[in-house]
Amino acid sequence: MKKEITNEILMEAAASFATQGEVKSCERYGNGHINDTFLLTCDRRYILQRMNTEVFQNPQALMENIEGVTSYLRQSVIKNGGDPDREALTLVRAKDGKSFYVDSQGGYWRVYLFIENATGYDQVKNPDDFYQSGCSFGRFQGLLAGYPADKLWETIPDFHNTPKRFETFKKAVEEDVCGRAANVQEEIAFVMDRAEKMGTAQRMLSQGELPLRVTHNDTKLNNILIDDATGKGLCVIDLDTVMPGLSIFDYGDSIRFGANTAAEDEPDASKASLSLPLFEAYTKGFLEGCGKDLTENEIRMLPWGAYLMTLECGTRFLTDYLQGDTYFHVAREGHNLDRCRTQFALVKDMEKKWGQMEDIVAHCMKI
Ligand code: ADP
Ligand code: GN1
Ligand code: MG
Repeated sequence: MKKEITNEILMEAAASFATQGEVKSCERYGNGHINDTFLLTCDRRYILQRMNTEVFQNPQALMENIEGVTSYLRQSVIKNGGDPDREALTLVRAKDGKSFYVDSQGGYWRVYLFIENATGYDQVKNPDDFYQSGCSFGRFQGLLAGYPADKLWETIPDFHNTPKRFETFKKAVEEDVCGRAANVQEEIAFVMDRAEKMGTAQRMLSQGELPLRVTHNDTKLNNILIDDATGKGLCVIDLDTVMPGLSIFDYGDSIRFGANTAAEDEPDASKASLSLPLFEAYTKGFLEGCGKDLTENEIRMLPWGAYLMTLECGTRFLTDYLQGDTYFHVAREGHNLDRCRTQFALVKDMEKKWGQMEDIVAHCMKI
């Protein structure tokens, strides 16, 4: 069980890093589902995070990855003449020189410089922002191609192994620890009906038809900061899941979150659908960012990336609902079930719009 964060622990953690000046305030920040994130104000602002060690069971390995990836990205930004403190995450060391601090209850903490005058959006407000995020995640994909995969720990094994996610789901249905399965028969059947499809990308990977690359693996819109002044994608954040994966999943997870006409946790799932203009905007940006580096199979399979990420994520939300909401942060009863329903509504709509999705990808590839 995750330990509660008392004010004493928060202050202990905040005071343990080599920040500039005294701690003035520290409050919860952002809408991430995994880590505990705080805005820490001293003479300048910082992001203070307690890492979720139930999700990331080897926090030292996680931080080795983050140190390696952030310094690699920093060098790339410098090489391209950019501002490394705004276009890459910058770790602030603990007073003992380590990149993390372990509190007196065993919690793992880290600090980043806060990137000012930039926003991580929870919903697309303007199609150009989404196009910009496609360009940035596409370029990020291209950049990571130069990062040595053998230097990366797998922070969550089988993270996007959809058939394994399906097996975990089936076990959760059988065990039904909270007695919730009876209420969600329709959602359970929805997953069961698509069991065969869930293995599509994994099969292609194991047959060498899709390459394993270094990928971000969690490319939702609020994991990129958009510059308030220029409206351009500024910095890709939330690097905890950078590890070998499929490019179509980086593309697909962005579509899942950003091209949905409803918020991920909209209680009225009938509002969820695939916005084709947003699908097109992102596809254009992503392909501009890294299209030249992708294989023909990867490009052809982009709609599958979107479909499988949505189906997988909905299945994960349903699994967590069945298991008693232990993985994703929840703010209300039925929160994970609402999230699951918006994902499944989006899956259904993608099934209807499949031909249009394929046409848009083909069209964006030509221009
Ligand atoms: P989680 O894994 O829980 O999603 P994130 O690392 O994505 O945690 O952080 C949560 C939120 O905090 C982000 O969506 C973003 O709004 C904000 N955030 C994280 N890092 C920074 C940063 N360096 N500068 C400004 N905002 C940040
Ligand atoms: C989590 O950490 P965050 O909130 O950016 C999750 C993703 C899900 C997403 C659904 C490590 O992302 O895999 O797609 O929620 N991250 C992890 O919103 O499990
Ligand atoms: Mg995040």
